[in-house]
Amino acid sequence: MIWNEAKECMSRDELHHLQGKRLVKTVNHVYHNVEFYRKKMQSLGLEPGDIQTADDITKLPFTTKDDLRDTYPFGLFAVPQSEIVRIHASSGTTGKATVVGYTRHDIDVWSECVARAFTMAGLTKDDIIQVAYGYGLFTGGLGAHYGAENLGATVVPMSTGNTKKLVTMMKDFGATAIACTPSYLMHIAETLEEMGDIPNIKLKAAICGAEPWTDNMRKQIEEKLHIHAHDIYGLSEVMGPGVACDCIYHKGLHVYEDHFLPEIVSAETLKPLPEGETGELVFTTLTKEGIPLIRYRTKDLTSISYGKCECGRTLARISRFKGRSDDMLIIRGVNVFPSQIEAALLEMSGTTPNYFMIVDRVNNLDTLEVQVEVEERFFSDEIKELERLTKQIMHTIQQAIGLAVKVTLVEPKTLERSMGKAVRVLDKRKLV
Ligand code: DLL
Repeated sequence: MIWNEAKECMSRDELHHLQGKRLVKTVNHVYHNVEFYRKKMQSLGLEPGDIQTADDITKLPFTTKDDLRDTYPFGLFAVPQSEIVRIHASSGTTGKATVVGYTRHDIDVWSECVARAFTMAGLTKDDIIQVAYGYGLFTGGLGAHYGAENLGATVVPMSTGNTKKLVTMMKDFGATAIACTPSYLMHIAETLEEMGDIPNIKLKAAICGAEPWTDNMRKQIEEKLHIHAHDIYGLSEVMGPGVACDCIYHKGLHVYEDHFLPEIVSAETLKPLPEGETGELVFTTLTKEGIPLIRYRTKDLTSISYGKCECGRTLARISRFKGRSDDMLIIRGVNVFPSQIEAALLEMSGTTPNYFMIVDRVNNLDTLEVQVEVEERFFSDEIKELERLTKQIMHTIQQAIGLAVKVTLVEPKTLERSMGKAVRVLDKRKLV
């Protein structure tokens, strides 16, 4: 039985009705308790009564990360501080942290969403789940932890930091699932290989997210570790991990639409886009009390489909993320996403998804160097073989992104490994 069939398989009409009811409640809540929203709505001549159904969503104003920063730390909270039982924050690389607060009810909803995501990945109370997202202000560790507990599974709160210890415990405890970033899981897989321990583990599933990864990377992880790997999405502003997750059919990530109302809009015009078109993902929270958000612009680029999935769920699906609009590099006028490089490398043999991009400007011209880790054997073979592979990689990347690149091959395990969100780009143009 699907763990939460009643919520995940209701008809689209029932869901639409539920979303409308919850939207009305949320709009009233923010209008009466958050000055920022009251003023914004008043400036548009809107009153809570103007919002009657989920279709009225487009009347409402957008919220951005800057709005959270401008009201730092607690300006968008909709309940007294005494009702807040937890704070999380994302530091970001620039500017002030964005701070979010949860009521007890918010924590309950969050842990239920994550438990539903784990269920989608086939996990039950009988599983032993190692949580290897960072614990702390980042939502990954505690979010996954509470979800696993809600499911009734046995949680091993590893956090990040000591990969050998993680691998030893994975083996000794008979862990059946792991939750961590996909790049960290690749590093864990390398460590398991080095220790000769892949045959000694009982892992059957991984729940990976917090950064973009390609479907080919998923398949590579699955083959290497003989597991199923699932994509889990979320962001701290909206809740944390567990806003969406993919089921065993891997045909997009199911959004928990009973709690979050998704829209896809054009990043330029902010107008809603039709089903199937790629644009910016926008969320309105439908049940959050602590910091409800109206039409929050995630900057994440994806498309949505409302067709019923083979798994039986009626929840809308968003496609695997290409990246964030602010991760996109513009090199010599061409838009490039790091995930395009990863996809190109994974189509070839002899390469690994470990790469690093260096963007620079020389004599007013943008340059792109891609450092790629390749298998050991290329360094012991004849130099000609290395040259051939360099040319082949150069050609494949060039085809994928439409730009000439310099490719530098490096030996295995040369590039820095990440235990959290991987850093894949150094844009030297920003340093001058
Ligand atoms: O990364 C929450 C999370 C933790 C999600 C653990 C999944 C697993 P933030 O630090 O606020 O929260 O970063 C949110 O990370 O807007 C996306 O750009 C990116 N992101 C998260 N999950 C995915 C994913 C957490 N599955 C930002 N695929 C989001 C692609 C993802 N990008």
